[in-house]
Amino acid sequence: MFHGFPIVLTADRTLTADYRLLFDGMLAASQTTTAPPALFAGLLMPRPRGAADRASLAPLGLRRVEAALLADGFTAEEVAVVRDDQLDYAIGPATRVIGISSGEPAGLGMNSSTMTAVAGGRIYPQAMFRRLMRKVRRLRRRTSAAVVLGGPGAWQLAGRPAERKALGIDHLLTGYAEEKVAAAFRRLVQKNPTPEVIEGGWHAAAPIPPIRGATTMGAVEISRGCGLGCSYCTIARVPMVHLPPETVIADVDTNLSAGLHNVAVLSEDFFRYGAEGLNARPDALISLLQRIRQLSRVRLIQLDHANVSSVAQYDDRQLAALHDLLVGRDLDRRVWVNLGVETASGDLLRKIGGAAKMHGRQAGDWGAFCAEQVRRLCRAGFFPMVSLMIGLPGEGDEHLVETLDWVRSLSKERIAVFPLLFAPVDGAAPIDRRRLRPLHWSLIRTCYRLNFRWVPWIYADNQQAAGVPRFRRVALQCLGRGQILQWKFLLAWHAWRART
Ligand code: B12
Ligand code: SF4
Repeated sequence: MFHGFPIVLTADRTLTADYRLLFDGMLAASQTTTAPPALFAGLLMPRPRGAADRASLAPLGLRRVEAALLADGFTAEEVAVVRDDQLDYAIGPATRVIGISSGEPAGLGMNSSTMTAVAGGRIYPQAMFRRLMRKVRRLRRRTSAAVVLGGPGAWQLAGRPAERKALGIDHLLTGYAEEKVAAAFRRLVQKNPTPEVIEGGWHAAAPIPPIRGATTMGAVEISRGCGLGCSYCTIARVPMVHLPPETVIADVDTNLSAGLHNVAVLSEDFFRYGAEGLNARPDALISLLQRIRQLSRVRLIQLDHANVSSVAQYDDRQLAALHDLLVGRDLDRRVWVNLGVETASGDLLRKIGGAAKMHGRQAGDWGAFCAEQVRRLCRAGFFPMVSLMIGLPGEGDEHLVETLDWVRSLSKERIAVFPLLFAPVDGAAPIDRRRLRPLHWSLIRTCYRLNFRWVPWIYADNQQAAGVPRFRRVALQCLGRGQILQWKFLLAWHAWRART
């Protein structure tokens, strides 16, 4: 009889689904429980096929933890990465450590609080995480295993021991894990005393171990950290390190061997790959993408975040070359990229601690500079998804008007703009929805007019480029249309409430 794996690594369904695209993951993680998971989970978070006892796909973070444990001497028989629906089998009397990854255990992320402010309910990542923890609490009665929470959202519970206890979490490892996870897990396996909260880390000079199994959405890191120091960001002080092309290619290869075709190259600033300090090196990025593109079976290469000031260091020809490498044969396809503009007011950005983003530009030029980079990206075949923050400390009507005018000036471009409710990184609550003024709602509605028009379009474009079957594309477009109607109504209602 099987007695369980000694070390079980898992995550909730928002992180382990069979997403074809990064967009799918973002869509699922942005839902609130007002879209009942019982109805929507199957469509938004399909279960992957594959072996019954181990996850065929897992979040990149968990794969790195697995790789770090294996590199330290644990064996593949001892360490199992599993989905929530495989836990009944995986956890048994032999289990010593249950490691769980979450990016949103307390629902404090800016996107989450914005979604719940508009749509109500609880954000899926938090709701699914709680559901997972209920299951873990039930199953751990079979064993004396320690439960360890890690992942990019672990910090949210660092100052909340009572909440941790209620959730059944014994230990927390915050931040990157490579440096400390193996030693901590070994102590727990041997039942030696281990601190409740462990501050993680990794030596920037130490190599990051290549993954040993496939990742959800074909995610691979190309750079880690950022280090620009924005006061409102969780990785502001983690210096940016670029992974060597060999590690990136090895990780992409692992995913391709598992049957994936689409790749997501992750970085906080795509255009800074290979940079020395803040000076971009277009040759390094282009050469990396050429190497990935040469691998057979690669279809769409997706990216996520980029810094406006790094975009500015590429000329138009280089931007177009990158676009072509990302899309491959389908040259008409657009590639979305998330650009953190935050506010069109350089003065306000400086005041809230985001001056580093401006790379020494005059605060008064920030809005015009960002608009120019957005237009250049559009011309090169990208689809900028701009993020803004509202409810910032020190924000006045004049700042909101400046940003509103900025969005309006871009209304002819194919872009999306996402205003997020500012949330401080010390875990304090974000601005309350009831404190949003009519001008805030006016800005939100102006942005969403663009989003309602272009987001379904870029999603369909991405899905076609990624080879998503037609029935799935149609089903998701129908769902999207329904949510647009719901959001139009909700936004109008909130705006009316703020005026009265
Ligand atoms: C790809 C991505 C996604 C994907 C997949 C997420 C994932 N965790 O794999 C999708 C689209 C689903 C997603 C969703 C969300 N995301 Co996201 N996402 C990213 C992104 C761009 C890359 C994640 C990644 O793979 N990093 C590389 C890996 C190696 O790092 P890592 O995941 O942090 O893992 C390391 C450590 O955390 C730790 N670790 C991880 N798991 C475990 C488990 C154990 C037991 C231990 C001990 C350690 C450990 O070890 C790993 C190696 O060092 C990051 C930004 C970034 N550059 O990291 C944002 C980021 C993680 N996302 C963020 C947010 C806010 C969200 C959402 C809340 C947004 C939303 N509501 O829509 C959801 C939350 C989903 C969830 N259930 O957790 C924030 C998290 C910050 C926070 N919460 O405070 C980040 C940091 C972006 C940012 N700068 O704000 N995201
Ligand atoms: S540029 Fe972006 S990722 Fe870097 S510190 Fe600022 S907000 Fe964080």
